[in-house]
Amino acid sequence: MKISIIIPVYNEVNVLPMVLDRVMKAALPEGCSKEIVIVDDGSTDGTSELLQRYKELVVVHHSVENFGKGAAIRIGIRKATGDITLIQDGDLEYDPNDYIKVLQPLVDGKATVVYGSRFLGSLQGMKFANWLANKILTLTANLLYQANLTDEATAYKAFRSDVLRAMRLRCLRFEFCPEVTAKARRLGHAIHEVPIKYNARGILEGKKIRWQDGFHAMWTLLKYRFTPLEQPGPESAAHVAQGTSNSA
Ligand SMILES: Nc1nc2c(ncn2[C@@H]2O[C@H](COP(=O)(O)OP(=O)(O)O)[C@@H](O)[C@H]2O)c(=O)[nH]1
Ligand SMILES: [Mg+2]
Repeated sequence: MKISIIIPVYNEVNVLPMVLDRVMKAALPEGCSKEIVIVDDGSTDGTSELLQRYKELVVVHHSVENFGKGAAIRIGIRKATGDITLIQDGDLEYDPNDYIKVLQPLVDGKATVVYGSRFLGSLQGMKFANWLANKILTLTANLLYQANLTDEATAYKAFRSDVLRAMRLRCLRFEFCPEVTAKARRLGHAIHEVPIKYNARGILEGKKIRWQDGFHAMWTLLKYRFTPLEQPGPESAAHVAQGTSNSA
């Protein structure tokens, strides 16, 4: 089976070489191969130039303008060719050594959607405000979507690729997480969780998510609970046309 690892990056020049090194070396479940798809979203700190060095090893897409993590992931999904798709942030908060744990239930056909839970695993350095926001979002998702999650907003989310493609995604920024949680549940998928390790970074180390994104996430959970599900269709976002990449 082929695993597509989508990495959205924006101004991550300092940590990206280490992240890519870890991602490239990370072990996968037996019999799996790896495809790495990086979506650079108008970085201005040298990330785009740095990625030139990797273009023989990975698929790279450069957007001209910055649209946000969600828009970047949507581009990544269009480029990915794997049977299974995993989202990997371009920072060191999550540990690629957890890939086997996250992917095995999908490879074995025991799950269609798997989240790596920081709350079932280990958490280091998370600020109280972020901890609280995570708890509130998880509780809200569980109530609205009859789920039993411990970590709705985790970045380690993996999907059978056809399941992900069956969702019409609209996210631009950090509302990718609540949107896929909502749509996976509304399409009838159980979300399987496995414990993972997490080591939080701060704003000074490049963290971009802000408290406003927590409210936006909450709104997104509410909105998709009560609006009709859209059919998947051609992406309408103009940003896709503006990008350049080394793959078709
Ligand atoms: N492509 C793209 N990636 C982004 C953007 N904002 C954040 N990211 C990436 O999304 C990942 C998560 O960002 P981070 O600030 O650590 O938020 P958190 O991990 O969700 O708390 C990192 O790899 C960022 O580089 C964006 O505007 N565009
Ligand atoms: Mg992060």
